Amino acid sequence: TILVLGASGQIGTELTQKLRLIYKNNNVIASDIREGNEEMMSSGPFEIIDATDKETILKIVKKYNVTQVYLLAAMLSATAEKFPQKAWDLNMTSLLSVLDLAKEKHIKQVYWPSSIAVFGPTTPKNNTPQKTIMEPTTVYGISKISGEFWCNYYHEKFGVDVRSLRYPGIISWKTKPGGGTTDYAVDIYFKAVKDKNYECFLSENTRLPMMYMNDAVEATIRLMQAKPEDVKIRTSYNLAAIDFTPKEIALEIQKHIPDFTISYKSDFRQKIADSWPQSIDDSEARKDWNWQHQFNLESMTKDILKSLNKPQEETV
Ligand code: VAH
Repeated sequence: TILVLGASGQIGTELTQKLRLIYKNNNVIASDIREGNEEMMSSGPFEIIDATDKETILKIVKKYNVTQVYLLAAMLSATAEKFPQKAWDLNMTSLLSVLDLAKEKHIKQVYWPSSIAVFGPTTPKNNTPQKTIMEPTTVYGISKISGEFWCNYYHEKFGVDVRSLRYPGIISWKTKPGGGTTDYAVDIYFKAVKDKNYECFLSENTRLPMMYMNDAVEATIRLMQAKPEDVKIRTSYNLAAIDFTPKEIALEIQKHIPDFTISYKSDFRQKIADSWPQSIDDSEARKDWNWQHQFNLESMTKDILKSLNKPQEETV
């Protein structure tokens, strides 16, 4: 069975849903520090787990015979700048706990997300390569680059089958934004539908690598299903789909909501965004395990606005 830690979060929510579709509801145990949305709580097993608590994770691993752990619990970039120590503790203790469970052979496979946040202001900004200068200037980026080297270490030294992707900004509509810098591109859709206006905390030409949730979930599962010998990178794979600026996403929304207006008021998150690349080269992932994204800005916007305009059960 599969255990998802951080299942109530932005990625965890949709990853759990997809994993339950593929592996059947009762084979995917969702867990988080707080309960998730109605759909997740009613469709399969759920356990309250603090992802830094190795003993409780081990107890649940034994209770359900868990063989794979997806660790999606983390504190994201903007919140991590406000609570550096808490962010480091959560992001690192949770990873080392799960890596140790794999090293001790309690579980067979681990998924852990990294991020474009591992790149910093000295990294080449366009088509950022897999191997390049990585001098992160955010707490979140420091925790992610450290985590990547821990994953590689546990793989090399103890044969742990841990796999990882450097997610770009991930855009979805099923959960509210969770403290990320790229979350303006999540919030903008909610505000466009509700208020027909959005005040963006990044400047209009801030270009960032982005991806629709459907693509991110697909890539994650495809990587985990790949043959071990095809997973050549054990720090973390670059992963890419699209890149856009607040101005470009606003124009795309206006094709559907003509009277939507956007204003700009940069805050502390501008500095975080300016330290990240504008586009990513993910040719290694496409080569090693046949990765291919499906959604562009146009099809993503259509899909999100269609979904937000349908009568929905209460979203988290
Ligand atoms: C964040 N959504 O903004 C996350 C992600 C690349 C951005 O790591 O912190």
